[in-house]
Amino acid sequence: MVPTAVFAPRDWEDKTCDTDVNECLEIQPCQNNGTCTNTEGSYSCSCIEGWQGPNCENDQNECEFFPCQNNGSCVNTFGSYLCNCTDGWQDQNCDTDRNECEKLGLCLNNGTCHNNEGSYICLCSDGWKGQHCDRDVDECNFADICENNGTCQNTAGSYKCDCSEGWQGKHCKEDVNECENLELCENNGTCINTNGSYTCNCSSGWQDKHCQKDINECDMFLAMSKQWNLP
Ligand SMILES: [Ca+2]
Ligand SMILES: [Ca+2]
Ligand SMILES: [Ca+2]
Ligand SMILES: [Ca+2]
Repeated sequence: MVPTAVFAPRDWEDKTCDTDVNECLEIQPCQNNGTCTNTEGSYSCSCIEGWQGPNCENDQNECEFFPCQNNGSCVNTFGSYLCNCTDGWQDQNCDTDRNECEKLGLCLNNGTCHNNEGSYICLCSDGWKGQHCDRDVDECNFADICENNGTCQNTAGSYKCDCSEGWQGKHCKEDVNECENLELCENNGTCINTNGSYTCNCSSGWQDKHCQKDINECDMFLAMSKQWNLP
């Protein structure tokens, strides 16, 4: 008589072969944590996820079912699988948004981070642009940002207007009231402020921009005499 191998399934034992063998106890045939159920004349294995075959001995290729979402790439492994997620997604199947805004300092220069499904955006504060608000806006490229012939100077995150004489303010839009300087028009001249400038109305006997120049009435009289041919 050939001795029965210990790990070979014996479906029936005893002389008349009418007694069932409980393979689940004798040979524990289900591999990889499969659950064994004894049956009359045989047994069955119910496999845990990731395994297949009569004895749960074969790896299941989960990648055939495309488990990785959002363009993640699937790698089959023994008893399981891995997803390599694209940026912005996480978890086993890449189906959970990653909140990038949890990382502080992602948006630079006081930009605010707004999370969204699969990505995020930075809302930049004035003067900055770019995905992470790391690029200066060159405001001097905007036409006439400095008015009244002011000169624009770009700076990191901002800009400066150098105003031409007579104008002031961030954009050189405001008139300088030169008449606030009470000594501007000399010799009792009256100052009249104008947009971007001023004029001095001189009192009699004085002339020039600031009434600083004495009128030589004698010369005037001479000139008039010549014009009218007076003696
Ligand atoms: Ca697998
Ligand atoms: Ca996100
Ligand atoms: Ca700038
Ligand atoms: Ca003025």
